[in-house]
Amino acid sequence: MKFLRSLLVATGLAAAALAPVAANAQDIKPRLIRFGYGLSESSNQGRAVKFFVDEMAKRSGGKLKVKGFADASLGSDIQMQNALIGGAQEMMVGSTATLVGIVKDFAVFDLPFLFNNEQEADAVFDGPFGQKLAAKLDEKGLVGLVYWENGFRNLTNSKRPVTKVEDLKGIKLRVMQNPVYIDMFNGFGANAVPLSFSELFTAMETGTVDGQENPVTTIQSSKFYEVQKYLTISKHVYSPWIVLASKRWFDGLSADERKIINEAAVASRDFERKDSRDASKQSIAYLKDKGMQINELSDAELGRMREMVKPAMDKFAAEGGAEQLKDLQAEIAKVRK
Ligand code: TK8
Repeated sequence: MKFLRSLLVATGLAAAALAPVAANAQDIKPRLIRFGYGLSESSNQGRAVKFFVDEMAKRSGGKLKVKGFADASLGSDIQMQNALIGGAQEMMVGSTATLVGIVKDFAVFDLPFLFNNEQEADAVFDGPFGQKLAAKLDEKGLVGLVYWENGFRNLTNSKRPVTKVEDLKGIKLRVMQNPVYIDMFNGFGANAVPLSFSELFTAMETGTVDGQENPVTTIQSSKFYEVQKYLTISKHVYSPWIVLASKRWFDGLSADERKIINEAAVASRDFERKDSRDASKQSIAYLKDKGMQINELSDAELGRMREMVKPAMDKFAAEGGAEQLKDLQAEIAKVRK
């Protein structure tokens, strides 16, 4: 008995001595990290935030506590970006498209029909091009940690099936607050209405807008099928999310803390992309089941759309984006080989 007890004490001590050693030897302070995002807790975005929360706890011996705030409860993408810059919030994930007011060059990712598939996108975002763009956030008070997948964007609306571009005529279509999107959809003949994502559901419900465009995972998790009848698989833009930290806050952390955040962010990226891709495979059947009428666009029609967006592409190039676009296209060509 005595032996057993001392054995228990000894193993207990050994375990206690071993387990926290890794975290203790490092310079980590107990911290609460507010992490805001726009989608629901049950979305692909929410699942990946949860993964990041757990990963941070694991890697810091429970000291770095991340709290996720879903449904834009800390504000829209743009409001959160500003809160990070001011140091009032620590972290967020959101669309790169809404960052163009801070770093204009991000607009290059909003141009349509650039990527053929997710693998090309991963290589470009994780490679030198994506990293160079993310680094431009530094001097603006933001740290761009990793890119997550939002996904290929598709059109929904409450008016009619869109099988050809002309069907968009007169449709009030919500777009992200971004000039490339506004030009693109006005070019297709729709009436582009820039709105934050957090206002979108109500805008569709009340008829302020007739439609919107987002990946199928978001159409599912945000329950857009409740207010949208028609879904057109157009895949017009591949859209990334970017995980951001407040630079003011991040610079005050120890090297160990920053390392944990960087590594947990990379782990969350790999989790999120796989999870989103798995989920998106189920989404079409789910949305059909919810009563959405779904159609694809013919190659000929997609070809016409490519022609019709040329003026928007030219405008982007003429307004200082030419170099960016050339570099990005070169990078994609490299990846394709
Ligand atoms: C969520 C948004 C969303 C984006 C949009 O906050 O606004 O349509 O696709 O994912 O960032």
